[in-house]
Amino acid sequence: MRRSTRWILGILSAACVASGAAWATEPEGGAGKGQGRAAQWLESKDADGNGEISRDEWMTSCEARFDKMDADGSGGVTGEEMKAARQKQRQRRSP
Ligand SMILES: [Ca+2]
Repeated sequence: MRRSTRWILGILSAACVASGAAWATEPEGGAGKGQGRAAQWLESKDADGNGEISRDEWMTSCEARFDKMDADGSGGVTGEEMKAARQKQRQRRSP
């Protein structure tokens, strides 16, 4: 595995962890604009609906995120693809 690929995979792994940490730090019951986001996030990752996210469900979610970023389907994510994915995410979040 090339050094740049390992570096990118490290960032992607951190992004998956960060997305989970974001909901975990949300105040009880949510707050303002973010109200209910934690519950929605959990529900979106809990594929079997048992109320918890298994390792497989977590990894499936991370792999889906990776596949979305890999715009050309090459099996790798370039810096440009990551940048484009980030811009798309920002556009979705902006009012
Ligand atoms: Ca589950």
